Amino acid sequence: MTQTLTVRGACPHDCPDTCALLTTVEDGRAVKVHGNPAHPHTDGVLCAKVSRYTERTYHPDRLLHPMKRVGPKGSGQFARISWDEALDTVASRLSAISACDPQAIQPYSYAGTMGLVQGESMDRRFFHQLGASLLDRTICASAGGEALTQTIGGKLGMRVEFFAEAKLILIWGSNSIGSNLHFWRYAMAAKRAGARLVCIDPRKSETADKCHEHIALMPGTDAALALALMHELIVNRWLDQDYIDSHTIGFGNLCERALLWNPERAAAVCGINADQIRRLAHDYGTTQPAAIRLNYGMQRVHGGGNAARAIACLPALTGAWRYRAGGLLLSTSATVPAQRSALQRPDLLGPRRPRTINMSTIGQDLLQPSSPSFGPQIDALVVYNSNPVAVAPQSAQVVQGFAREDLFTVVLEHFQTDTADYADILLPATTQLEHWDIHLSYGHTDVLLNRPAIEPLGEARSNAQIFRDLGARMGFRDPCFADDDEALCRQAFAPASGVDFDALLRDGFAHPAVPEAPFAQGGFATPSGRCEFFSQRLADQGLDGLPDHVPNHEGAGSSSSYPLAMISPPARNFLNSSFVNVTSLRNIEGEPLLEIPPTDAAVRGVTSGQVVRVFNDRGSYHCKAEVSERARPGVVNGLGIWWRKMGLNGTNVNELTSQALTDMGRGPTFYDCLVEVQVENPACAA
Ligand SMILES: Nc1nc2c(c(=O)[nH]1)N[C@H]1C(S)=C(S)[C@@H](COP(=O)(O)OP(=O)(O)OC[C@H]3O[C@@H](n4cnc5c(=O)[nH]c(N)nc54)[C@H](O)[C@@H]3O)O[C@H]1N2
Ligand SMILES: Nc1nc2c(c(=O)[nH]1)N[C@H]1C(S)=C(S)[C@@H](COP(=O)(O)OP(=O)(O)OC[C@H]3O[C@@H](n4cnc5c(=O)[nH]c(N)nc54)[C@H](O)[C@@H]3O)O[C@H]1N2
Ligand code: SF4
Ligand SMILES: [Mo]
Repeated sequence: MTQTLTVRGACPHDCPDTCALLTTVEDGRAVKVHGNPAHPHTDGVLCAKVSRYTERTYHPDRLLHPMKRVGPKGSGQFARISWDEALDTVASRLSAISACDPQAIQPYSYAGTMGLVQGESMDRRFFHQLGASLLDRTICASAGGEALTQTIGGKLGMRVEFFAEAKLILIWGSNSIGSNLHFWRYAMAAKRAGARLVCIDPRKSETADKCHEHIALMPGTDAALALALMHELIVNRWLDQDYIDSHTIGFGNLCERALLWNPERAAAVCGINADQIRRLAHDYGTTQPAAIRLNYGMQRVHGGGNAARAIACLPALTGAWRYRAGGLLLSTSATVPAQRSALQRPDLLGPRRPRTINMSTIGQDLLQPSSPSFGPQIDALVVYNSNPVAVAPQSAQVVQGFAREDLFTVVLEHFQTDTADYADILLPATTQLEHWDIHLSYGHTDVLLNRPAIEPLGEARSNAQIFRDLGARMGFRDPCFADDDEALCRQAFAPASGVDFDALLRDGFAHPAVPEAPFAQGGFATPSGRCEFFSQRLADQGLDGLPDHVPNHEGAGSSSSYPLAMISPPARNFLNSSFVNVTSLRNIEGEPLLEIPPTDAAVRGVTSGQVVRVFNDRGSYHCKAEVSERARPGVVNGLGIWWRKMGLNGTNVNELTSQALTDMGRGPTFYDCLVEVQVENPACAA
């Protein structure tokens, strides 16, 4: 008789939705992953990617055994070894490097899993004990995160469920249908109840198709638009003066700045029509409750921090925060505090203060020799929960760094990714169906627990177990290195946080008490307790205390060789570079694609289906062209982060992106990138 079980879990992916999962297990094999209907936010619905989770988990290419490199670096040739040999090799190499200078060892991880245990617990303890270099985890959200911190005090904001009650929703820099499906469901409920939806995005995305209005501004011009909206709010007195007086700081200074930005000036910068700006300002200034779903798409440019700061000022000007369905949501990840120091144990560093390497410039940094200013050359790299060879900017340098013969690289992975190809030792990691974890969300305010549904496949071990095993090999004696994965889950939240572990064990999710309208009575988490239009902290750093438009590093029109701006937003059926190797999802995405607007295509003789070369001084990327109105004049859209080895010439869009950083938060500038496009070889046309 078949034994059937249903196991409660959480989606581990870097997605604001953090869905509650139910996995059906028959005789020890996971047969289906569903959305948990009891979790209100998930509401029984998953995206296409995770509803095929069993296809990913039981993929014939899953890494099932430790392996060592047997061919040249990057060739991807490996031979199976035992766990003992793998752990001994890694421990002895790291010990030898550490004996000279532990800072020559570099961890590299991001949000392959967002779990607090498999993403930021035993791994951090291990590197802290070692005294390895720290990693500045900037690759996604640091410019916008810093902007929120400076303006409203942290990653705090509206509760996502109340968007359903808003009367006006600005979807700003986000393709919600693709990347934030459960928010989109609330937006659709609001639309059905009569709300107006406006999408602000250079690309005519699937989300833009379904909004009442689409404002297709040039990439990197959002601050100019926000300042012109303020201009109109001020001159028309569409302001909540009482809210401004009681709960903000720097209104006078902000007015001076905003009055420099009439709609005509902003329209010229944004490449849109001044009347569109006036209309939007009128709607925003005269409709309550008005809600802004800001997402990270608009902060991946030089002025991304200033832009997020300018937008974050808007709801305090109109008093939209007074309503639970008004205000702004970029990220709510700081709403329920986890005990990160208990999990990560930075105290294990003792008095040591290792240097910090920025993950967004890993290409440059791997190529740096030892020097007094840089410190030691990076001699060892331990990569987990990330695929930097595919996702980090300026791949040519990243690849050159990973190809260094003298670099010792360890990769913990599910699959032989572009990065895994460069490993010296490749270790098989468990998936979410095989391990314990606990999750916060950056798009809602619940906490979720993930229980293992099945035994680890092959010889896979969880990240936490691998670092525990390595710690034991290296003789780490602190009792914290003995904590098992379930014990780590229990350490994630203090009893005072209101997270009830028994409820998590029973239901798989918990709703800690969270205010409905966080700033209805002010109470911002800034030093002044107010929304800081003017930031003294920024001024003290020698920066502009007020938000301003900061032009792109690579502004349109600034290069005659590379006249087109390229953005590279995520593909709906991939999650960053995850799922690219899952056949059914790859079949939906087709192949690497560049959307090019009809006018720009015509002057280059580009037609749909042709292979084009997209290039700049950093490199060349070959892909199929699609002549499409989804791309606005002057802008091309290179979709999705394909695995390089699945691309036409073994590259992806990051061949073209640069390692220049944002104005705040030291973030990457993926969407601040100029290119030219050329028909590659007419014989290849489809
Ligand atoms: N299906 C799917 N879901 C995902 C992801 C994925 O890869 N696939 N990635 C996940 C991750 S890691 C993240 S960080 C989140 C966040 O997701 P985001 O990074 O916000 O990604 P998108 O929702 O696609 O929104 C980006 C949108 O911003 C637009 N954009 C580009 N440049 C600009 C600009 O200068 N100004 C404005 N206003 N818009 C601009 C793009 O055209 C795109 O439509 O999504 C997560 N969800
Ligand atoms: N051009 C361009 N580049 C971009 C972006 C863009 O929009 N355009 N987006 C950027 C953004 S927002 C982000 S967040 C980054 C994302 O970059 P990454 O964080 O590197 O995300 P992924 O590409 O999904 O790679 C995650 C890897 O972790 C592995 N993994 C998952 N779970 C586990 C686990 O439990 N254990 C181990 N050991 N491995 C696991 C997966 O198999 C996968 O290969 O990319 C950035 N790069
Ligand atoms: S990727 Fe996002 S939408 Fe899909 S299941 Fe995970 S949390 Fe839900
Ligand atoms: Mo991200």
